[in-house]
Amino acid sequence: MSGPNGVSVKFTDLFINGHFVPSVSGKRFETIDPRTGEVIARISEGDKEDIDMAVTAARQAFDYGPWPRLPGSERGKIMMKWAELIDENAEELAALDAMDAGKLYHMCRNVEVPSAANTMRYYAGAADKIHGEVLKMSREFHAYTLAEPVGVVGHIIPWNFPTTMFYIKVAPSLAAGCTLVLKPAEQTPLSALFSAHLAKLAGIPDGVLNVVPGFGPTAGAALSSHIHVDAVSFTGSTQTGRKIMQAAALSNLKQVSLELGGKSPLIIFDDADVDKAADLALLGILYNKGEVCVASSRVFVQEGIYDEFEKKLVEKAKAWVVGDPFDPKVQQGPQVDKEQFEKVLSYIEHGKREGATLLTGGKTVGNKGYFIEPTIFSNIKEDMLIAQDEIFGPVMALKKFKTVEEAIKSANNTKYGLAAGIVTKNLDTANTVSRSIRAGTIWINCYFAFGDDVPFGGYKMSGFGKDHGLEALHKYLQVKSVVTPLYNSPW
Ligand code: TXE
Repeated sequence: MSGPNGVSVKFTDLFINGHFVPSVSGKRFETIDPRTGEVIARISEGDKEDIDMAVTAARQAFDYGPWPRLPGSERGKIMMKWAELIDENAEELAALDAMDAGKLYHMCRNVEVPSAANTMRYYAGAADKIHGEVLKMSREFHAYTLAEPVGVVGHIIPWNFPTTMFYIKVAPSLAAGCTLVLKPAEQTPLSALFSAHLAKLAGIPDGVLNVVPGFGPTAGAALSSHIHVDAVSFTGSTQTGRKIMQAAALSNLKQVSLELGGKSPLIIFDDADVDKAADLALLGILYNKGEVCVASSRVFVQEGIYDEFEKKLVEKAKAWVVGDPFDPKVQQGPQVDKEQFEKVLSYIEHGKREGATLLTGGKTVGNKGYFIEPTIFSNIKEDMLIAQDEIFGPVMALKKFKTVEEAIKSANNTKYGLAAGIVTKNLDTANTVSRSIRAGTIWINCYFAFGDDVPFGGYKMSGFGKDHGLEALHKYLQVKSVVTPLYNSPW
């Protein structure tokens, strides 16, 4: 099947127990190109029965198969091979995400896909460094701990970073020795299915990795409530996160980790370089068309530079290029689908009705597809919906502040706590603010700086549990304590 731009879609079926298979129901759903609203491909629609088959395969592979029993170095070797295959197939993976999600092709090709390969390498290298501790306990007893894989993991991922999300979830769980079932978002199943094909080529044994596209209330709910799934790792909305936790509680109390929404503040102080700060603020909200959980959707600027900053920001936003994400000159593609497009537009209307000042943007671009202008509101009141809700689009709420204390208070005035940015040359200010904001990541004089070894996850209603780093590896391990008498054992 050949999609727009000549990108071919090779895999449209579910990947269960090492094979591509149609769904039990035979149903298919359409995945749409957000540039045009046209159908790219028809994908097998997984439901409860398919999830059940995939979980059974993963359970068998965990309980009886080689994967959890292999020496870590052997798992690592296969994962390294997979990383090579990601690099070799970078153009195809990037094109699938650009077409399916409206992401910038060149960012996928040059940044996100190579980073996914490196994520795989990072955890491949960690696979043979998993160990417990020897504990002193007492004179009579000797104790040690084992770090064992948690079992069958269910991964439920969103559509904004299909390849990145796939690998930050899959790689640490595989390194730990787990087996898994992954449900990609219904908007973006293509790169996940292609990655399943790469897993097979790399030598991941059958049953260890299963990919079941489908919808949330059916396939997703079946996975999070499955009695034979030991842990579920989710990235998505706070609303769905609640449902997943509830499903876990009501089924088998499976372990849950949630990476949810955000309304991240970027605080710019008077001593900042105004031009650079305006670039950073714009990138913070417009990267990936604002469909980023850590988007700097609230920007607080100190009064001394506010007017100059606002002027520069608006000039730069007006020059921002919106269009076809395959065009290298374009900086922003379409929103992922009609639903998100309409959601963003309705927040823009809300902002106008609430009395915020629309400095620039607010309209759609072109007459097909889901393109929205970079949009900036000022004169924000903190209780406005556009200052509180995660819009997940190219919409910034801009506000002036006077003192450090006021900035901290405003930054923390949200139910979310995923990330925050600070721009200042003053070390005292940077230290004070970074310790006072309740969020899982603080960027000082930078934004979107992620690393494989840097744990990432939320505070407050942005969730709990980390992706990235060894913290993510430990999420897929459980600790067993082994105790034995040292002397005069009766046995
Ligand atoms: O998210 P959902 P949606 C936020 C963002 C966005 C909003 C809605 O604000 O506008 O969420 O997006 C699966 N049981 N984020 O509706 O529903 C679903 O199929 C199990 C922030 O797309 O959370 C998909 O695979 N699974 C976020 C995944 O959950 C269910 C990224 C995410 O979809 C389910 C995406 C259910 N009952 C959206 N219902 C971030 N943190 O980056 C849905 N799903």
